[in-house]
Amino acid sequence: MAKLMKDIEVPSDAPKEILFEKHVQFINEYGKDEDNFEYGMTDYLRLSGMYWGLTALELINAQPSQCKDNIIDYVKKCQDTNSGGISACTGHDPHILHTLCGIQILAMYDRVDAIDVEGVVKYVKSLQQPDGSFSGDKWGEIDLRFSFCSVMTLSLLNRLDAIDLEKAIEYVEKCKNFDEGFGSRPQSESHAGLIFCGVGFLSLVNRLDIINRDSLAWWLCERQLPSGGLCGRPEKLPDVCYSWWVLSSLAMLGRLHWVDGDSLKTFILACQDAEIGGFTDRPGNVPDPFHTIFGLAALSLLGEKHIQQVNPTYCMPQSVIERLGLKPQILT
Ligand code: GRG
Ligand code: ZN
Repeated sequence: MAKLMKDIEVPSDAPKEILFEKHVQFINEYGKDEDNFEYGMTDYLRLSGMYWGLTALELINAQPSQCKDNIIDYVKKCQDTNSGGISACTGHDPHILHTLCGIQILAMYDRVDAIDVEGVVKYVKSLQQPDGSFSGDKWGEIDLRFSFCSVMTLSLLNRLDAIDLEKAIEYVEKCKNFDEGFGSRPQSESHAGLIFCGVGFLSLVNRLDIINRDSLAWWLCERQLPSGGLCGRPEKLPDVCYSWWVLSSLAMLGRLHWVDGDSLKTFILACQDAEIGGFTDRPGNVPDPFHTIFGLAALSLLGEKHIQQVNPTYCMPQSVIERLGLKPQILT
């Protein structure tokens, strides 16, 4: 007898509608209290948290409680005047993950002019290695995530010409496995989060032809479990964030319809916290801004009509991507 796969059961009393007002409240309250223990423990996520929360609010047509000028000012304060990179919060070292989040926030508010753009371009350029890969910061960790974040940052600034793009593509191709999935480095196990980075990178540089799309789409749709939720690799539990990593990859590959949207929606809705708002990874757990943006963005890809259309490559509102004149490759 085949071994049963890991899964959860969706509780019958779990939410079945989108709790819009609760989510606005949750995001605007999150991390407001600077004396809070959690606030102090999450400073390394400050700018990412801002990108997750602000994008989530934008997608549900709500306003942040913080004034936009303060937000822009904060990103500005996180830019390191020497390297040009942006850090997670003031006083930290710059990193490509936070540089991208800073640029995404500024691009969303049409304010990239507020920082030293040439400094950011110089920083991204400094991270590229001779084999085409990118390190995350000056300390040298290499990961496919950093190739994706570097290229997305430059694409939002219209400065893809600043790096050796051919070498960058060559390296990403080396991270592709026999199953058409991507791992964090060459020879690393395929993982849905890294597949999003690989597919997203190739969508940004218009080279999705490198992927055998149906083989990869098959691997991706096999991540759907009987509960409707998606997991990140075989034999793992479902988690709301994979609704984004898997679904957005399928959307870029033109195979979104290969998952069962109705049962996935039921799973995502069941991951809302009915009391304080926000989304959790699995029903009954504690909500956070990371799972909240990816829950809402996945519902947008599923065609939820009260959520703004999200772009599957940038995870930003489609209206922003169009205003910037960006055209990532999306297969039909
Ligand atoms: C969203 C535009 C945009 C950019 C982000 C940093 C990045 C670019 C993407 C990260 C993709 C990634 C690696 C996501 C996976 C996150 C996650 C849930 C990791 C845990 O992995 P496992 O396999 O955990 O250890 P599970 O719980 O699935 O077993
Ligand atoms: Zn998760």
